[in-house]
Amino acid sequence: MKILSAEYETSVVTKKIYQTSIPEIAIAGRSNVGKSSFINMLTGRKKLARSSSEPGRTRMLNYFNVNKGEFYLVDLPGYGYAKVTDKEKDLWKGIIEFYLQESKALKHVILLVDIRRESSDLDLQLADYLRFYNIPFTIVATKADKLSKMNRKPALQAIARAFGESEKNVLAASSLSSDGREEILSLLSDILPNK
Ligand SMILES: Nc1nc2c(ncn2[C@@H]2O[C@H](COP(=O)(O)OP(=O)(O)OP(=O)(O)O)[C@@H](O)[C@H]2O)c(=O)[nH]1
Ligand SMILES: [Mg+2]
Repeated sequence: MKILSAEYETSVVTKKIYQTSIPEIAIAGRSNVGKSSFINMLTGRKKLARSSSEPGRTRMLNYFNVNKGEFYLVDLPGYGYAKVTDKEKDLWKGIIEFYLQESKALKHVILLVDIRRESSDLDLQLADYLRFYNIPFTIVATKADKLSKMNRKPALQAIARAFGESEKNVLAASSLSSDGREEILSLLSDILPNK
């Protein structure tokens, strides 16, 4: 898989879904885990998805059109941000769950977790939710640059154990160094229908 172009297409704020027949790969994870940066790293476009050191930046579902209609990368709002009201938390959860259930073109979810952190209940809940609805997903442990290469493997093993997933379903990535990019592109090739 080669990403030749990537463009912002649209944002969805409410429970209104953007339904097209173009396959979708959604990027989910806690607020500030690095979802927007991950999209930028993957597409090679530094400023495509807005990343920020201030958590809770992405409040909508943002659709990025890759290779002029080959697939969408969908940047989901982050969950678990402490500084918002319960009402707002429920709203975001509702938007994410609605999207996951209703999107007809969703092919796969990339669940981003921080390689240095213990997985949170919300991450584990999302994984349960995806299993329940039979939505295939891969866990990507990002910010791998924060660990030495030697320490990455045990961190990935611990994440796999916490989620009850096999180790092959947990990949390491870094949006700073682009480590893991090739592996993820090859995962996307396997997921997406051949053209
Ligand atoms: N060292 C390092 N920092 C990263 C990496 N990915 C993201 N960051 C930093 O983490 C912070 C959050 O990144 P974002 O990409 O905005 O995170 P997000 O998940 O989109 O956040 P929300 O939209 O708020 O949910 C920023 O300061 C990034 O520079 C990475 O791979 N390595
Ligand atoms: Mg974001």
